[in-house]
Amino acid sequence: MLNVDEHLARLRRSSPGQDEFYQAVEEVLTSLQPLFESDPRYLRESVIERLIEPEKQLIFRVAWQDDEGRVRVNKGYRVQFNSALGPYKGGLRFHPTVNGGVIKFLGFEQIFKNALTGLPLGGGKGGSDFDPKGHSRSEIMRFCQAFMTALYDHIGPTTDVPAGDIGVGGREIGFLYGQYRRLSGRFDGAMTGKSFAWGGSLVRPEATGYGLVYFTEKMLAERNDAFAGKTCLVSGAGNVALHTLEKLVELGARPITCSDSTGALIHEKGLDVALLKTIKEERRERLDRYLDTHTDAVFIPMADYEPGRSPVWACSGEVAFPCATQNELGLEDARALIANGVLAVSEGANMPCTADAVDELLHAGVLYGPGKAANAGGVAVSQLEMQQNAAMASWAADKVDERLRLIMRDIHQRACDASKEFGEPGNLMLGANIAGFRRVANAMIEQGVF
Ligand code: NDP
Ligand code: 2IT
Repeated sequence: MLNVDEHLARLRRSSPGQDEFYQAVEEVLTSLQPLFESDPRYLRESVIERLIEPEKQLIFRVAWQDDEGRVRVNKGYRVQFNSALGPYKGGLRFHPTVNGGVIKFLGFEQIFKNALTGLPLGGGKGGSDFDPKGHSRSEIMRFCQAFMTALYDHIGPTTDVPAGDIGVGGREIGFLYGQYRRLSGRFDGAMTGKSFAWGGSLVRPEATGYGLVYFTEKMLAERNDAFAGKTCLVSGAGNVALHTLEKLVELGARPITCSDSTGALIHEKGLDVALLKTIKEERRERLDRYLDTHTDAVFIPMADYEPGRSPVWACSGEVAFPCATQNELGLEDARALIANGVLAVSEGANMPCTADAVDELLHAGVLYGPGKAANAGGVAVSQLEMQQNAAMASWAADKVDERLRLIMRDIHQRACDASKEFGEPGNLMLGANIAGFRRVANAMIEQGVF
């Protein structure tokens, strides 16, 4: 038997104050119980003890000068969690809520997500408590250069390949990669999410959102259902949310909500996604500017609701996509969604549903797409970018999109098969955790004690 409580107690002692990390570990370990009962090798080989301790963690000072010449200091992180299946791979997050526990939860999830893709990818994550919001372009550039000055010697196309996450988009990747190139003297695939003009892959910007919708299409198909005509609820208004909205509209669904750190937007007629992309991507403005064009939409400022109780989840919709951040959908939100007849909840963000919310959804028979499966399209196309870089090639958009579709289909299939094998058909959380774990754990055992 796997004693989950014992592992968590030990983790709390050795790595104090990392609540999000404990939450991610507890979810995975609880799902693995049936696998451990059927195969005692994993216990004998102490795979869990090895998996929950990162192979290497870098924590570094990032000192940079603001436009007034004042020296500012932030904390930088790169957690190189597991490399049994390939080079460490995972994004960088720049957000004021970043701390050691957040980066470790993200890195831990990334191990299983990357394993589920079937591609040669290890797991890692990094970032900083730096907030790009409110800073000039030149301040952001100086911050990125200082961050990469500390990191460049630890990354490379076959060792560790960072990409974007919250607060790190194409602009930041450009500044980071420029500094990597300057300091290392190499032009190689040490980062993904690069601009297409200098080594990026077509469809990487869209990949997480599109992949999320492809995955959810497979979930609905299991119940002989499809997106056409479905009312959808989306949270967030960043990279993942905007491309989820775009693909939903393309498939004939009607997404009616999104949100950002200033509040929630509801447009019952169906969101104008092109306008949203202009406001959020091009102009980097607040979401309420949408009302300048669409006076029949409603904007609810963040100040008008309790933290973690987004009005998005109180709306009536058939499929819900949390695409902003961790723990943004709690138990009460899950109850509200169920009361309003939700059919499926599929995670674009990493760990957006709290553990009790997930339990509630599963008990109510709602289809649940866990983030480590549903949002794996981003990292999967990152790996296609690595392949293109290694071959000095660039593929057409159709080819990348087709590969993405197949990868999402296969991830769904792996999670479904494992859920059936362990007696809970349709429980994709169980299936994804077992299928991801098994691939990485077997590789660790085969490669000997490390
Ligand atoms: P972005 O920075 O592009 O967008 C994040 C969005 O969420 C923004 O609209 C932001 O608001 C909002 N947001 C962030 N934090 C909060 C908060 N604490 N409260 C309310 N709103 C918040 O990031 P991404 O879209 O890339 O990432 C979103 C989620 O998807 C994250 O969980 C990330 O880990 C996950 N993910 C991302 C992948 C990728 O390829 N980018 C791949 C897989 C998962 P505002 O606009 O005001 O800043
Ligand atoms: O959470 C994620 O999977 C990402 N932020 C993307 C990681 C990547 O390396 O493309």
